[in-house]
Amino acid sequence: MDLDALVQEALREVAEATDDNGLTQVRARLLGKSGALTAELRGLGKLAGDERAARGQALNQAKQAVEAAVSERRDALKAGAQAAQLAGDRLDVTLPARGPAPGHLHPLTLVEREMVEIFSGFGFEWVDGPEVETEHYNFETLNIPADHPARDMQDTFYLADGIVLRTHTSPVQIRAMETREPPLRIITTGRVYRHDADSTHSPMFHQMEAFLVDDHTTFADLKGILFETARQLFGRDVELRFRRSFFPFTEPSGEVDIMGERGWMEILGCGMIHPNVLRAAGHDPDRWQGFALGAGIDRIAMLKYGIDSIRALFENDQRVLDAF
Ligand code: 2NM
Repeated sequence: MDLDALVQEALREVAEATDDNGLTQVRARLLGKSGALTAELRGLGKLAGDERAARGQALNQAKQAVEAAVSERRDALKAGAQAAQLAGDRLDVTLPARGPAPGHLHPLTLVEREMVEIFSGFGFEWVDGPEVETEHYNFETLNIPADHPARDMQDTFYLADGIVLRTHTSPVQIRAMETREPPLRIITTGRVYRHDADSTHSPMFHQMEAFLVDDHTTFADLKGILFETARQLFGRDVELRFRRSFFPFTEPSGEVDIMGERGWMEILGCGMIHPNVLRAAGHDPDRWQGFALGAGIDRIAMLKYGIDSIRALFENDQRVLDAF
């Protein structure tokens, strides 16, 4: 057989191989168990001494040439594949790092803090008080008589005889009014509870209330504070409407509406503190007058952030909260 031609053919195939598989096939055809060179090497034993030495040397050189070519080509293919992968996987290390996803305050906390901030600008001090109240502080001191519908089991959660979950934050105001001497400027915020549940009512919601007691306090003082509060909350251009209303603890009473996407929306209630309330707190209504106002924090948060269901505020769905 023509050894040179066999080797030349094998080297050409090695050079043309594009992957490991191709190389293995070329090698097997020559050097495998039934390869052409393997067969020649096996046949050496049948040759006579001189001829065997010369043929053996030639066969070994051929074998080494093919092995070396295969190994070299294999290394080259491997290096090529690695280079291609590196080129494809190239990282731009100059890109800015992905920052941490910082947390943020709940919309109710944002509105609560904003309210407290606005009123601290008017000189009001924030106070806190119990959520479990006596009927005395929740109703009697606020001029809400025993036969008033607000006392009905339908509206109020009774925990025991004479003990309720507060239905408004006003009892906190009364506790502050009782223990301090005017002039007073107090704001409170917190959870309140009413037997009520639909898309705009939750059995637990949040209120803010503020009151001022001083001498020579008038309805004009109240209006100034109300309108300034609404403008700070919703912007200087907000359209406001003042409406007559009724509460047992204020006289006269009013409500403030703002023009929203769906027309006029009530944002707060207010009035001049009823003489009976001042008297029950130990202050002479002939000497001291005051105004008070209250607003639903949930309602304002819904208005400000365009939330349709009050439940979205309490479900703590991260996807919803992240929208604020
Ligand atoms: C409102 C509306 C009107 C109010 C009254 C008092 C208190 F305790 F000083 F008498 N605090 N808050 C009040 C008055 C609350 O909420 C709609």
